[in-house]
Amino acid sequence: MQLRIGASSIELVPGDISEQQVDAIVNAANGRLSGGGGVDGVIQRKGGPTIMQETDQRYPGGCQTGSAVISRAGNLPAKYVIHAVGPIWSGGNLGEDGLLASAFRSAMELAAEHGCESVAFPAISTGAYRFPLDEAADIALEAVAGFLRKYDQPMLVRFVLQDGPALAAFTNALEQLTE
Ligand code: AR6
Repeated sequence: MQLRIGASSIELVPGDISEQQVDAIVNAANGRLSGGGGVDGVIQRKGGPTIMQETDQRYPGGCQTGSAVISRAGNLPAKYVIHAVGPIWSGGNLGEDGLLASAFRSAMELAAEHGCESVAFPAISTGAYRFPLDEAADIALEAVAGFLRKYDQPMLVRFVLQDGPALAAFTNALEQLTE
């Protein structure tokens, strides 16, 4: 499924974020940039050790929740990995919504600053960080669409959803965005 916004588009695909042939893929990282499971585990394993070597060197203090940093992508097909830190879901009263939107916007800013024409996102915070999927999908798509309406880049924003429930939640949210 695809939505055009000006000259740009948002698309939803099933698959594995690490295999995307785009300028930048986004990692669902933690604040210490220390690696882990899920998306982060796959990216670090397939991309090789140079990714974490670079983030250790350039960002020794890690990355705040709601923000993002960028590195090269080691052995992955992408040029860059943008490490975005989403919030841990704690019931919704600790500013989780705003922090999730901010993580997406920060990643979009870095992609645009680095001249990326295409960027692929996972459903940040919806795995180990337990953010409710439907709410996360609305926030992610609103944040990305808002950025594209303003800046019209990157040209392509792809959401790569690993399973059926994630794809369904994002499809529903994208349909609402077009109404
Ligand atoms: N491609 C696309 N989506 C995936 C993939 C993949 N290869 N693998 C998992 N997902 P998570 P978080 C989906 O846990 O919730 C790590 O340990 C998954 O089904 O990767 O932001 C970090 O180091 C889920 O919908 O990220 C942090 O400590 C979504 O991607 C912590 O987990 C995000 O799940 C971050 O937790």
